[in-house]
Amino acid sequence: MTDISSIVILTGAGISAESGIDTFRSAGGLWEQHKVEDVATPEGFARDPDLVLGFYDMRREALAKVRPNAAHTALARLEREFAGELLLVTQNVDDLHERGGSDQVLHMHGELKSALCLSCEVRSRWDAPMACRPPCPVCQASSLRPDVVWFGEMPYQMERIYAALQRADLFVSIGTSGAVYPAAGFVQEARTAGAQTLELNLEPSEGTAHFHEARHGPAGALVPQWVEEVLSA
Ligand code: BV8
Repeated sequence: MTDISSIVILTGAGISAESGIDTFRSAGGLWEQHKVEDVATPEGFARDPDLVLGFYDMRREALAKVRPNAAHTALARLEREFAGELLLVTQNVDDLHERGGSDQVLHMHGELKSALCLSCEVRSRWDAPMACRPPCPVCQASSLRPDVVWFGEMPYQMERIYAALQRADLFVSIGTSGAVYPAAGFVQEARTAGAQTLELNLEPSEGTAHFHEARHGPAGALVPQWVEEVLSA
């Protein structure tokens, strides 16, 4: 492996699958149980806030029942031991990267454990249900929404992500179908800027052709092995 001094990692629902969190597009996954436009769009929230708040309450409550897996803890080891620059970007709204030991996690699609107040626009750490319309911790208005990025909304920290992709020597995509943009376009951004690109996924993603290398299997096996390779290079 040539000298790697800057790595960008993108993770998706597949890295949390072995922890027992449903992915979106697998059989019986989240989007089969619910229509995207009903639960993951601003229009769906405006149409039926109780349905949407209940959908996210269910997913937030489920976090207490799951644990990080070997892929999460391997990325935390990489953060501790890799001497170069590392940016971990996740599409996931769960907190398993943090509970697996990663300190620096960029949640480009927001977090289940964050609440956004539609009145004062302040974000607060949040771990309770929202369907009962609790007061905002800051302004007391009963106008909290999940602090997650719905379809049609702008993902967070895009400037920072694109700047890191331009500098990266290596871009690694873990556990994502490559179905959702702009995240699905990161591999092309990185490759065009000169990075090596690696896909670690259970099966070929929609963007697999854009990667220099692809390894297919469960993240719980592939990620610790890859981290060991990088740290012993
Ligand atoms: C936006 C948060 C405007 C909420 C989510 C072209 C350009 C730009 C935008 C678009 C475009 N074309 C269309 C769009 C619009 C849209 C889009 O991409 N639509 C798709 C359906 C075509 N994008 C948007 O609306 C985005 N916003 O475009 O704003 C803009 C953009 C840029 C600049 C200016 C303006 C916002 C999208 C975010 C939506 N929010 N989630 C929530 O969680 O409820 S999306 C949700 O699905 C996830 O966050 C994730 O991002 C996405 C994809 O899910 P994955 O993580 O990949 O999961 P999936 O189930 O699909 O796949 C799992 C993979 O894991 C599989 O491949 C499987 O094989 C693998 N796997 C399974 N088990 C394992 C495993 N791998 C390893 N080990 C295992 N054990």
